[in-house]
Amino acid sequence: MKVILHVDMDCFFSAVEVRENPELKGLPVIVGGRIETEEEKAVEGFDKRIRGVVSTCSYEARDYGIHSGMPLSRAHQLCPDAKFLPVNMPLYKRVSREIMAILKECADKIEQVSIDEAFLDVSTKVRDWTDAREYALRIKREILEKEGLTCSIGIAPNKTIAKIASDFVKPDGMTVVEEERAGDFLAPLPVKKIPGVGPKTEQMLKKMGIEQIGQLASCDIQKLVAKFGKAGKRLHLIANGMDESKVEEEWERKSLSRERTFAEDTSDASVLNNCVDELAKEVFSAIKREGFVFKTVAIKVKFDDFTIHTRAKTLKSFHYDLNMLKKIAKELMMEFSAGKGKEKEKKIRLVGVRVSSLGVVDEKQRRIV
Ligand code: TTP
Ligand code: MG
Repeated sequence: MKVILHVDMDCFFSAVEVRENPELKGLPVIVGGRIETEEEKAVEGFDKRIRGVVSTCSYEARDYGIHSGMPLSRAHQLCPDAKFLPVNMPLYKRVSREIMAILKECADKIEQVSIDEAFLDVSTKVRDWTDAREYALRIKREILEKEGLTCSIGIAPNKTIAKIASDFVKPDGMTVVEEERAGDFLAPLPVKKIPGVGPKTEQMLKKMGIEQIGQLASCDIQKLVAKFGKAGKRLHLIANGMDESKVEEEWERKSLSRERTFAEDTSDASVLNNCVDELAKEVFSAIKREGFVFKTVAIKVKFDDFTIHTRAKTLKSFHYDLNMLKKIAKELMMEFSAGKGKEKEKKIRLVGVRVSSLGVVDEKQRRIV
């Protein structure tokens, strides 16, 4: 039996702030904006995307209609008395690392998908769904005891259903979707609950008369393929409760990466090149901050049919050079943007740049350790 958990922390940044300042408990707390460092200023466009919007807010603030991505000025209009706090990323990263370490101990395999969420394959740890529920409860209890934070967990036979389930009851929720009941669970949900279905796809489906996952499940697959290509097949499978993707510790631990999903899928070489350039800059800025040097550069490409390809190059020695990083990343990207063979017809949905085989520069001795 396959049992996958999706663990997602509740209003993560804001919950950490409340934990650090208990007098904020029960209040509308809004985390957003950030204190600009010299290093960030140097990376063009980096802070501008982040500054000035709500990163997240407490559930009390959500009652006022405030949400992630909203301009801080609008949040202020909606709730002038809320507590506004700047983003303290190093703190959240530290807490995230501690949480991931707890989760790692609980799973056969773990795949961290963002700062506050992870998939866990716990198939060998539990006997049945009742057992799985108990197991997830223990995880929730451990995170609460050790970190003073709540999370929501989805328990299901595959990753997609687990992810949808973790969002079903929030905050401090837990939702079990047994394999036999997956269809009943998914059917009444709006299609936008499927990861990857954004406003555009939602609109297109609506025009086809499809608003709920159940309608998607019973729709003729050929119609979906005609409209969305391979992504249509994926949608149909997911709506029918099927998802074969594995929980994978894809990016090795000693690595640093940045990735971006395009607002619109693209095969435009100059757009792809610019994106790789920008991601390389961000990666470099991060390794600089942490004092790393690199030997391996890799890129990751997700196509519009959700297939993922990676290409990597390992150098003979450690490097610490932005231009070198950009050059290699772009060379690796060329293979996709030049569009060879089958890949030529596909558009690209996401690009990632990663450095690995990292060394640490010992500041005092100026050597690599
Ligand atoms: P989420 O898990 O999407 O949101 P959340 O944990 O704040 O709230 P929920 O209880 O609904 O899970 O994102 C995790 C963190 O990522 C969030 O605390 C702040 C950050 N974030 C942003 O900075 N900008 C964004 O637009 C979003 C969605 C999240
Ligand atoms: Mg969360």
